[in-house]
Amino acid sequence: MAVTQDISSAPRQREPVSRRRFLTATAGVAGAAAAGRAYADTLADVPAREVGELLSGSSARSQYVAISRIPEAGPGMRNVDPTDAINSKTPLHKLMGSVTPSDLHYERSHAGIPSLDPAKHRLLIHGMAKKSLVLTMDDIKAMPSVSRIAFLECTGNGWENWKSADQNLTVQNTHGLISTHEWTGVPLSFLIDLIGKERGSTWMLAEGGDAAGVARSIPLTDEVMAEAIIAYGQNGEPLRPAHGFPLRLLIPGWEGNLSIKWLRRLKFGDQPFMTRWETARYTQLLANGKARQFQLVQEVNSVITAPSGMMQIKPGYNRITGLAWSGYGAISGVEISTDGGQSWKAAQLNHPALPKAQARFQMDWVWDGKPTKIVSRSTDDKGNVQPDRKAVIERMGTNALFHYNAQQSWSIDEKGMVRNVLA
Ligand SMILES: Nc1nc2c(c(=O)[nH]1)N[C@H]1C(S)=C(S)[C@@H](COP(=O)(O)O)O[C@H]1N2
Ligand SMILES: [Mo]
Repeated sequence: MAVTQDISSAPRQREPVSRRRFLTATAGVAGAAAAGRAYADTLADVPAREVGELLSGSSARSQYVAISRIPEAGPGMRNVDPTDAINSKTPLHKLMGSVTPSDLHYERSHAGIPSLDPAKHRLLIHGMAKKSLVLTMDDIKAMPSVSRIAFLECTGNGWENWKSADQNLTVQNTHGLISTHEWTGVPLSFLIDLIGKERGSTWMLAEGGDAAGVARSIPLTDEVMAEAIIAYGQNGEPLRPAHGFPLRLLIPGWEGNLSIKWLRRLKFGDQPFMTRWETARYTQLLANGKARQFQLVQEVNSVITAPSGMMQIKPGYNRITGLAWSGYGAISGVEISTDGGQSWKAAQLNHPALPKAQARFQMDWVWDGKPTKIVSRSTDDKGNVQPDRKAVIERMGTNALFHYNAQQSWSIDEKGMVRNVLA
């Protein structure tokens, strides 16, 4: 039983995992074995070795592991006919570490998943530039590539809790529209140099090849110029069809909808193109009745994934763990409150906490069996602190739908049932 003193490799973040506390708090096998008490001298009770399955072309999950996404039709619309689903959420409470397996990556598709033949796919690049180009996938794959780990988050993540909290929601329901992957592709800046973009061009239109024709205008900030990727790889393999095969845009840290899937066109201009996706769709109705456009960065956020909604815990030792992320940079710290926000303690952050990627945090906790609420609050390296719900509502009102990054509270009743609550 290996209980490490400090799971992180970076010594600067030493919020120790207390070995003594773990051992004294856990009654049972781990405690007894580690304390040297004779518990079992043999493996007699363990099933005997058996002849294994044949080797195969790809490996599946264990039959003992039940883990899947859940398709939903929108805020408050669960358990619907699959034909009505608009997104499919990641099971955050069943994931480990900070990277999402590709098949569990959340999905948000406005008009289904087109089946695109890479041999026929083309990327047109044109507009305010010295020349236009039509590239094949072979052209693109022959270019210098980069790989980086980054989260992708639907700007609707959290929308379940804007107005009220359904106490039967799991963290998959409330926060399952985010995933983290290693992405591989060509830097946008490389393509921009190829076509000789005019200096006066400050915006780029990106258009998808799906039936919905999702298209968005992206301001060519220094950050976008340095970080945007025209991606064809995800977690070491070609993108899967649901996530944009054969080509998608990736703008790390910004609204997921800007990361256009099935990418077929980039157009350069000197102003936003005002597609319906930035007039009718991705706007925020503010309290004063005006709508805000182009709220692009995914704000600093975090959520406790265990214990979380619909789990049941027992009094005594419990490990709190969760994920934190910020579209502005790297997570620099996460605090946890186990008394509904009255007092806070620094959680341990697993390193490295990469910029614009999810970071795993954890903390020891001994639950005294009394009803309480647990909450997490993250801070990024740009100094942004995750707001509480009151601050979010004060700033945005309750008409908005996107960018809900309020601290998530889970209430725990005397039976140990964990429930989704507003604060
Ligand atoms: N062409 C196209 N691009 C798209 C979409 C789409 O429906 N069509 N959905 C967008 C939205 S709203 C999000 S959140 C992300 C989701 O990417 P994923 O399904 O790979 O998670 O892709 C974006 N890019
Ligand atoms: Mo989205």
